[in-house]
Amino acid sequence: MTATASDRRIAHLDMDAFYASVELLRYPQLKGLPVVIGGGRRPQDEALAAAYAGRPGDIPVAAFPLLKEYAGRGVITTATYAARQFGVGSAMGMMKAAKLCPQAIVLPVDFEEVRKYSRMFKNAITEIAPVMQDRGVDEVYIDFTDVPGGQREGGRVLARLIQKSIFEKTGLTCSIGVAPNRLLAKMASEFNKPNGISIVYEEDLQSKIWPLNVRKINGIGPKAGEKLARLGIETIGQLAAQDEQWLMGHFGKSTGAWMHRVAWGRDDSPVVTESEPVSMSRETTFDRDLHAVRDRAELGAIFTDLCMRVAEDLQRKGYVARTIGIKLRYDDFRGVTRDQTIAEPTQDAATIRRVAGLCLKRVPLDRRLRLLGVRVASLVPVAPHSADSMPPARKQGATVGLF
Ligand code: TTP
Ligand code: MG
Ligand code: MG
Repeated sequence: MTATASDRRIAHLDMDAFYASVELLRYPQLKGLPVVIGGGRRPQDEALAAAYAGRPGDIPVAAFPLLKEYAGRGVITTATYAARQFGVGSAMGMMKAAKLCPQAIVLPVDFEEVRKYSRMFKNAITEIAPVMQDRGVDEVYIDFTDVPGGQREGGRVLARLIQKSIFEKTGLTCSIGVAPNRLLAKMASEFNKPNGISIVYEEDLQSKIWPLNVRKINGIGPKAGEKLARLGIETIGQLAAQDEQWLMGHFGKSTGAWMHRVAWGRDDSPVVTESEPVSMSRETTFDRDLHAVRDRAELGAIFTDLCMRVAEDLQRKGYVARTIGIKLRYDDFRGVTRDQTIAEPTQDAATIRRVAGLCLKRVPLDRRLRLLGVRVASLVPVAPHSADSMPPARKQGATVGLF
């Protein structure tokens, strides 16, 4: 962490038409053609593979099974982008798909091959950006914040580098969204599929996020989506316009509050990785901009809470930190960070709070604040506490006793 403004930049990376693209590596003669993956492995698949054993690339295109000949009742797992132009896609019944695109080639999924490529593309990422969280076979979150160059052009430079490395190592393409948090990054990764990059800043909320359907929010499923539609809410912007209390009334306290938060683009969940972290941070975007003097008590409580959560993260994951810092963003979206290195590395909430407090004294506090964050870096591993032995945050807060 440096004294210059360094924004949290989180990427979501998702492979393009993953299962189908893996098959196209084996059968490059099918590139550009409509191909769907679905159903189990059938006798004719086995026969074809056996006839061209060891040289799958030699199978003539005309020899592949077509959707119109498909008799089963299965559903499609995924489709190449060429097939999607006909309206064919994931979860569609084979029969319906056959009507839309009879000439599409049907292939079974090869899970072993899929898992192999999944490992390969993830390894390519962690060689470049170590803080990566697995989100399934074809997607991950990556924390760009502390990766050298991760801030350039909002993350576009690093995203391009990762795309290039994955392609060189696997022959596969992916799409990447980079945003201030996981919530927005997940949506952004779909904006320019396939083989695309999309950069979203906090100030793009209104133009890029609010027009989207509420179902684009990771966590709003078909049921919640339908209920919102019945209430007349289709877009994320319409959701953001609702009163939080009203949402709580309809969806319960925690879901309602969550809906309100995500509609406003707020999400401070960390990218959790199995590998060694570079830093840990917690940040909060306020419901309304706060003033350091007039809202001192509220700000102080939030600040202390962030420090406790960072301390908990350190304790749970088994690290002590030598560098402690803060980040804030003013109401005009300008950001600043300050940090300080201490002699004795710590995972203690009160120590973090004290040093972070000193950092806060070094920044101008004449403007209202929109966001406050606490970050620790220069981490040194120690034995982690077991999760069960962690005191609850509130209880621990009572012993911090600051403000
Ligand atoms: P997705 O990332 O949702 O889709 P995709 O990679 O095929 O296409 P896109 O370019 O739009 O990302 O899913 C990844 C893989 O998971 C997909 O290739 C097949 C599998 N899958 C299923 O098995 N069932 C499903 O319903 C979906 C959506 C995907
Ligand atoms: Mg995908
Ligand atoms: Mg996916």
